[in-house]
Amino acid sequence: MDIIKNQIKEWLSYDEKESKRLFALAREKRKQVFKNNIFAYGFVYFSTFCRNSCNFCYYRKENQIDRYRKDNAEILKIAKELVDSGVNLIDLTMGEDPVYHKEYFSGLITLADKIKKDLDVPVMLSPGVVEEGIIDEFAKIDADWYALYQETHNRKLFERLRKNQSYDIRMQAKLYAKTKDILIEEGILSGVGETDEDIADSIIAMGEIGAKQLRVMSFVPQDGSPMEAFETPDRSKELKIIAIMRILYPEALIPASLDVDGISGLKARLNAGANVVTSIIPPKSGFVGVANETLDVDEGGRTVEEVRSIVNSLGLEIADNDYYKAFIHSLKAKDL
Ligand code: SAM
Ligand code: MD0
Ligand code: SF4
Repeated sequence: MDIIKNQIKEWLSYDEKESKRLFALAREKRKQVFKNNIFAYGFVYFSTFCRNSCNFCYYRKENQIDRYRKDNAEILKIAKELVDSGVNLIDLTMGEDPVYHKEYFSGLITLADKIKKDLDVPVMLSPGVVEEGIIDEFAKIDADWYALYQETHNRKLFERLRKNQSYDIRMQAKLYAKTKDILIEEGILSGVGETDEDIADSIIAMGEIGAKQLRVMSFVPQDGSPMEAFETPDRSKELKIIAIMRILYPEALIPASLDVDGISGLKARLNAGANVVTSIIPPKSGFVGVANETLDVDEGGRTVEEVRSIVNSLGLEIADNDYYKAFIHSLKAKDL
């Protein structure tokens, strides 16, 4: 393990010229597994209420902001719009909304079931930490993914970032989902006080826990949050982490999130080896992002159409739904 860890640390220290070689290798690895296919995920942030106080997040409960909770009819309408425009998956995300967490999880489960059946599209659920009984319900409707990011695998740093939350309960929830045959997504933040050693530990841990989608996002400072004065990190780190994950885990799904730098940040992330474009949001829908609430949303920059033109300009294509479904089905049966 030490050999891999030292190798990761060396890659993380690469300068611009060396990084270019790293990115080229990552693209080569992606091509061997996925040919020219890139996946597109529609993002539906259906409730911005939250019971938690993560120091990095705009939606932490103390922040005095306008919040919304959309009803199922409206969410379904947006999901259909996204599917019609060509996304391969619908990601249903919320803050840890107390209404859902205390009494209304059935609403989310009914919704996810309906989206899968009526729209014939895989779903990812991103509701935060939930109890095992709820994860059993996710399994019953055959939910495809449960996304829950640790943000870091350094426990001390976790405690600073996810204040008053348990590292172990969060980790255990996703491991339990995996035993129920639900694919899991794990993720880290770049620029929140972690060292290269921490990043190397995280990259190794993400593989070890059996996550099949692996994410890194650069931290974006949020008004009114305790970390508002933190600087957003240089993007070269995020890009190197994407490339390293691709090289070590060629079959992994690795997002290029539009939520960090909008559509203008897509090309660099795809060139570093990412193969999933996430956070696609219909314009004028009234739905928002997470790290960058409104960036490019109403200007229409976060649509499949915009994404497709960039993907195509790199000689890549947005995959068709059958290819995506077959690929995630095959992922369940193997280790990365
Ligand atoms: N509430 C659920 C949870 O925490 O798991 C799901 C939604 S949460 C907003 C999704 C992810 O957004 C977090 O796990 C974190 O990685 C990312 N995120 C939140 N605030 C961010 C910020 N300011 N910059 C970058 N990423 C951020
Ligand atoms: C994204 N804003 O893909 C979304 C979000 C939650 N599963 C995903 C962080 O960037
Ligand atoms: Fe809530 Fe998720 Fe934001 Fe934490 S990251 S404050 S749990 S929405």
